[in-house]
Amino acid sequence: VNDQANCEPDRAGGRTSLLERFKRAVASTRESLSLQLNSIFAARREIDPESLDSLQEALITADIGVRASFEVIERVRRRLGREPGGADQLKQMIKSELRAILEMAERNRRPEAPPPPSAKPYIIMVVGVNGVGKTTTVGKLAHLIRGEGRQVIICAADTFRAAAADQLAIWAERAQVQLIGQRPGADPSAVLFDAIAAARARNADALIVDTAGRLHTKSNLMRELEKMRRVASREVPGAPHEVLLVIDAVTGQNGLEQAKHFAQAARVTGLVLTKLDGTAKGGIAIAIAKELGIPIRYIGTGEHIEDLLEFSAETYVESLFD
Ligand SMILES: Nc1nc2c(ncn2[C@@H]2O[C@H](COP(=O)(O)OP(=O)(O)O)[C@@H](O)[C@H]2O)c(=O)[nH]1
Ligand SMILES: [Mg+2]
Repeated sequence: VNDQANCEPDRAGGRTSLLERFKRAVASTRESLSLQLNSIFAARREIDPESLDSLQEALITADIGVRASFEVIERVRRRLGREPGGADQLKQMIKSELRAILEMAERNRRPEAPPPPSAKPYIIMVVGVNGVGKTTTVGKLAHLIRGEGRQVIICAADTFRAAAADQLAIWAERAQVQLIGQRPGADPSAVLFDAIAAARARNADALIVDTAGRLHTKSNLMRELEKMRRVASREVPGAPHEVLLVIDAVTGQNGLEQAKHFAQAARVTGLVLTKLDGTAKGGIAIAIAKELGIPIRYIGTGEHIEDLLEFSAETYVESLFD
């Protein structure tokens, strides 16, 4: 995705930069962090061990996570011993340590070799528990990829809930892409098989698959996802090329625990962090990177079709502290 695609027209007729869009998404997190940082530094001129402890608390309040916050503060403590400085240096150090955590997860990303022509369509499965924003993300992602000039088809493989396909049909219309579905209760793998055939017939570049978040039992759900994987890989070499796990930022540390189980069972290659706009605990991306070690690929920043941004560690960290 190029930078242009990540910008949106603003009211003045210009384009809002990616940083501005990230900043808007984490506005309440940034405000709360900066209030806390200001009060820590207003109280003292020099950075002492006590101010570092308060700082760690501030990071935990933003949902950066206990482990990640501890690690960041310990590294900063050591660095300050070697290169003492004021509040500004400290802020820079924190930023670089936070980036380092995100970049560590980024290293687990699959190399993005251009798929051979035989690997068409590029298949993206979107998974996660109920209500996290899977269907919404499928619609936004279809719009994003289509905006790059590629042809997209979406697949309604959440056949468990009758309303799921209707909801996806609305998104297909908004994104102006074709939807392949079947009657409620159909075998999701059969729907996927149909969708792959349709994508082939139309020479589509990408196929995005919406899946169920809940079945009668969790082992049923995992077995079903596994079956879909098999169908995809049998039909298209290397597929599914991406399995995106959607995590709701508002659920914070609880959602993270859930995601851990999911990530292991569903062989997830990347994460989508939704509803960042709805929380003052927007530091959760750091906790997720630390705990799961899986790269964050996109963030959801609202309910509109444009509200999906490709994740950038640098821009994200900048937007938290700017
Ligand atoms: N504010 C906000 N709401 C979102 C975002 N993504 C999804 N939602 C909302 O979350 C709710 C559940 O979304 P849905 O896509 O149906 O979740 P699913 O059950 O995982 O498919 C809907 O009301 C969406 O509008 C986001 O990034 N920001
Ligand atoms: Mg859904």
